[in-house]
Amino acid sequence: MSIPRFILFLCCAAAFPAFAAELANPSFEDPTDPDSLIDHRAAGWGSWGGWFNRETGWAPVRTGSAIMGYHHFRIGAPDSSGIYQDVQDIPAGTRCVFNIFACKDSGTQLERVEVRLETCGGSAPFALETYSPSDLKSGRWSELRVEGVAPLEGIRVVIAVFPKLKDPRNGSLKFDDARLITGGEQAHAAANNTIRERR
Ligand SMILES: [Ca+2]
Repeated sequence: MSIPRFILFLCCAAAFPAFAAELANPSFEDPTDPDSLIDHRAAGWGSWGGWFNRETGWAPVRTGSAIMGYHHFRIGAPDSSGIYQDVQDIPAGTRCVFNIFACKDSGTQLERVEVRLETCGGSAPFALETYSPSDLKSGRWSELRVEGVAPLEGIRVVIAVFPKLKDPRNGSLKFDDARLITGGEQAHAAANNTIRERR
């Protein structure tokens, strides 16, 4: 590493220190209620809408034995479903990278998937990436990713799925292995916050 690049690295390391903020239950292995046979929620994650459930009998699974499964074939109205998690101990100004892996059934033609960064408690996203079904592999895992700079202390990571607008709806999506990187060299390679549609 040349001296100017080394100095630049030190300056960046000082400006963007790494914080030990991690997601709870990132691989969805833990249920909210281990004693329940009907509770499909994942511990540490909030949700809205329907048919976005923790599943232990679906395949493929990327890590462990559980995933989050979006039952597109069960959706009866064009409303979104999603999961989210608040991470409190992230200072304002911290660069954040959130990613998760998704896998679709062959022929799943839903509207879109959004991965978002919001402020704690929920807000308009300060960073958003939109993925269409053609961005996702059938039967294999694709990485979905969003990055941005936290405007306030604490962030919310969000995965939102928007179904096909009209029947018939078919197929499903699987999600596994969420990850949040804050500060550090990987994260501060980011550009400014983006609200991006890939379509
Ligand atoms: Ca898992």
